[in-house]
Amino acid sequence: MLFLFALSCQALADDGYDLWLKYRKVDDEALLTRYRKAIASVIVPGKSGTLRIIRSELKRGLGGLLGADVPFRTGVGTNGALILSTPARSDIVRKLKREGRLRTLGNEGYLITAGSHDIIVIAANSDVGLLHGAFHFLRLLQTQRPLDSLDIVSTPCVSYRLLDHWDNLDGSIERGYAGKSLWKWSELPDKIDSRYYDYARANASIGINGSVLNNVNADPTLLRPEYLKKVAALANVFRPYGIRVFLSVNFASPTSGKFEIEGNRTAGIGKLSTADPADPGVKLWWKKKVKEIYDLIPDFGGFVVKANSEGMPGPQDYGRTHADGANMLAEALAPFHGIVMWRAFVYNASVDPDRVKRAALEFVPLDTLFRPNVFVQAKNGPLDFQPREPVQPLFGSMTKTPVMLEIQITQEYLGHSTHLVYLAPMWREYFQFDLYSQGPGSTLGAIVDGSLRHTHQTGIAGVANTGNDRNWCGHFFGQANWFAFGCLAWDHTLSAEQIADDWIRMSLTNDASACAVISSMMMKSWEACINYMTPLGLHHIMQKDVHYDPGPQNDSGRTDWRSTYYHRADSIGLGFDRSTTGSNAVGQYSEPLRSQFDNLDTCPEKYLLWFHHVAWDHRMRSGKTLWDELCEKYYSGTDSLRVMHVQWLSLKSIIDPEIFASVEKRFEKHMTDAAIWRDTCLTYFQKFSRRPIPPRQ
Ligand code: BDP
Repeated sequence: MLFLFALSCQALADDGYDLWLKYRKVDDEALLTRYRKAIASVIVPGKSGTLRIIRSELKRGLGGLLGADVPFRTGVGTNGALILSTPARSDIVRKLKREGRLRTLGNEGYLITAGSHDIIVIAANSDVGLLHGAFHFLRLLQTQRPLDSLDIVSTPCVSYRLLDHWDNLDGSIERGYAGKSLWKWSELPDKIDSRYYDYARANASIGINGSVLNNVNADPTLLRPEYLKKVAALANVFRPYGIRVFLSVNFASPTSGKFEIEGNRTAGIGKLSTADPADPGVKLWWKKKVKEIYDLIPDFGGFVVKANSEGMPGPQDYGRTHADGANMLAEALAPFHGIVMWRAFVYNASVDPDRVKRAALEFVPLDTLFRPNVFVQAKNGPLDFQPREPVQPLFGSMTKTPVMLEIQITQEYLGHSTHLVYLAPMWREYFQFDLYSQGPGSTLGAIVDGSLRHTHQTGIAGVANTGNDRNWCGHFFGQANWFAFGCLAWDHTLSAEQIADDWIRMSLTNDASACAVISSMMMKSWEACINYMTPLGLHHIMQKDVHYDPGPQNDSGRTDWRSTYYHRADSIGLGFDRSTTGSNAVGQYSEPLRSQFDNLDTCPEKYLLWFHHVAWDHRMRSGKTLWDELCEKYYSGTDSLRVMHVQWLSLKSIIDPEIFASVEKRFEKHMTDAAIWRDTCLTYFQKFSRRPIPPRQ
């Protein structure tokens, strides 16, 4: 009896493994009847690995959502059929092609349209396009949208939509907070973990089309022949899902002997005495290595390189430039259509005393020098994935080189997998940030998606928050960030609310009032986090190394890792003077941004202490002094969190008990730690301001 009870509880409990692909039966009877009528049978003509995946996904999805198996037929359907096809396999889709309806779809897009005789057609130019269309169609049912007069055309806004895994070969993940790496290197290539398929499926469902398997602090061991076979095994799993593999490479790989990487001795691969990009032997070494990779993985995507940054080797070790290094690799990859994503995360202290200026100072002068298959990949902000930053000005200044945007899904500086922080509002703020580099409308979104430059060489990479925790992301709400990343890489104009609403309906509930409550929690979570960590443009005041707790007092070690270097608190005020009379970082932005940021009265207050050293008694727009406003911000952050918590508690009867309990447990620590952030920072800054914390109304 007890055993049966345990079993039924298990059946009820949701451990989060199925992400947003739960396919629970539609709970609105009237809608269910309409859906069943509209999808009386399914036709997916043809044979391919991808088509098999589509059939199995539709069987699973429709079976779950409609609560009954839907028959698959081979012939042209009659009433109530769903047809998925490319033009080669169906008259109906050939006709759509003749009418020009597939012209804009490219290789990955799709069309979902209501045909005659109550037929729904999902059409695409490729099987992968159909797979994306199938997931979109299932999403319509999962979110209980009407199927009448469907006419959806969807194509991705950028070509490369990549998850970057900072996974090490020993299974650890740099800045990973959801367990160990998904890749079981010791078992590969012979044993293929079923989770690899689920990973690929989840990514395909949100349009991600590439996976960089390893840490940017790259271990050359991965280029050894036995490891490349393991990489090839993963590539074989991912391929039918439309996902290609990429690798981070260590620039010094061709050199012989052992490498020391972050204290770990690992086997080197090359036997050369130099990795100088101008050396013919080095060029040849890379050409051979690249050929070896493509022999195993014909659709291999390319390399990510972190060079001359945080101790990683690079071309500057040999007196060469970043362009020299990137071009050497690009030349090796070009015959196979591979790309180089050369990271601009550099901050060499000899370049400029202000860290945030260094990447642009090093890279902008190289703008015309890169080969066509090189992307310069830059983080969204000029510093380092802080809770809020202005956009990296390099995006506006490098007009000749394709620039790839790197954002961080894993919450390195935003509370790891303990804090509930929905990141889509942050990413939307970045995409909408107008750099004015080519006049008004030069938004980061328009730069990254190529519309300003008329190029298709476009991409967005997200540092993954996945690991082998049962629920993939540690915090259940971390799944929303993975989901949102995929959605925005496909279409950065989607609103954060829209994405949250879809995710909630697919992952938690379709109950309208519960959806509204959860969405409201999510939508305020990022601003709350900024406020209790680094309001008004503060940045980089966390403790060293772990990057979780507050550390405004941190004043030791490398200058540009010290908190005091960034906040500059003194008896006069707070903040880093980057105005024209300070470090002149404002000078890296185009007008009118430059003047706007430069002037204390026009600088948006959310960036105030990023660009200015501001007196404690400075009058803010609210009429309060800076000190009082700072206190208000810190307290409003923790207040919002309390409201979010009460909202969560109100959902207890609606949310699956296991998910409810896991989120609730993290909430308790989240609230405690947010209060620690507030109190540590205010107590520390108060030593300088020598003013009381105003009483709260
Ligand atoms: C910093 C991380 C570090 C990464 C580095 C990078 O703390 O672990 O290696 O960025 O992006 O944010 O290269």
